[in-house]
Amino acid sequence: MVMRNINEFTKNLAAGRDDAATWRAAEIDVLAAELDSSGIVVLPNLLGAEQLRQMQLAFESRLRRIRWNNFDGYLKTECHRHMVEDVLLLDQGFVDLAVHPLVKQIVTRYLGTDYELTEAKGWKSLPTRRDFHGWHGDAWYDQTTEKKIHREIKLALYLTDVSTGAFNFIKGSHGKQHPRLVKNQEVENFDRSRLVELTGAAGTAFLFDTSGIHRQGVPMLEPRQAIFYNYHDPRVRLQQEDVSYYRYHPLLLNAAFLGRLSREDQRILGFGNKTNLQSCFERQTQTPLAFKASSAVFDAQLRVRELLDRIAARLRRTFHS
Ligand SMILES: O=C(O)CCC(=O)C(=O)O
Repeated sequence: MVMRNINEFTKNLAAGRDDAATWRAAEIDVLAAELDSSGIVVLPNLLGAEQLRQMQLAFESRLRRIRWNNFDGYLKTECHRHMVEDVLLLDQGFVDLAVHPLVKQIVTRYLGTDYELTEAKGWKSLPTRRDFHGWHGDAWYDQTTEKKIHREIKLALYLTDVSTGAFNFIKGSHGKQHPRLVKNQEVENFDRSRLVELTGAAGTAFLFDTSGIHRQGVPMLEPRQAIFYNYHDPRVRLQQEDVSYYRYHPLLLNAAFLGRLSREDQRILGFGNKTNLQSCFERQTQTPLAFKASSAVFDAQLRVRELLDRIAARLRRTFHS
């Protein structure tokens, strides 16, 4: 299957730049139009080098070990990805990106003014030749009651250079059907020119309509780190599995990073909105055996350490008296 690099879309934009103010207004028009017609658009550079570096460092710090007890780390529920939840907690850059003026303007044109950022996470994808994350549109709203194809936008940002296992998207496939899993044979029927393989350097950012058919590309030959932010109207009724998992919980935020927010930013980050809050939420899944076993071993370790401390204290008292 021949893929095309979407960076071609924005080369022409950059080439036409003269007066900064005019360029910004014109740029937003072009980018918004591209998102509208293709369902995906690559954004011009949004981050400074230092901002990106801090975000990379903060993200890396969560990738060193699996999250456990008093260790922050990644979550693992499948073989080939290490998930980093709630990235807005990690560094100022993640918050600034979420409410970046260019992102807000384009997303507002696409979704209107009732959207919020409803999820902010990322992952490290591990090298594999397996197509474990195949073609799909992102199902999120309750399709048993919602007849409308609701709009949702994801903002993606690569934190590492990506030359394989890039994000794949079929241009113009958005808004055509309720989001679902899509078979490879269905994708073979699309004109090759519509297939986009979004390779790019660390810092590459793009917006896409999540009802469009997309996937993580295969093969993934080197590890890839990326974050994905999810914007939709929080009043739309969610599908049951996301309610049960509490996927769209109110954003977890770090007070240190909230100093410069406008009222619009506060709305986008969901300040004071309890629509999808579930008080006293407890995930209804069985605790894995490995978790129970490691907790038991750790508990035994703590008891042994406590016993050794007591023996050492008694010995000290005996020899010093
Ligand atoms: O990791 C990728 O490239 C694909 C992301 C994706 O499928 C999604 O966010 O729904």
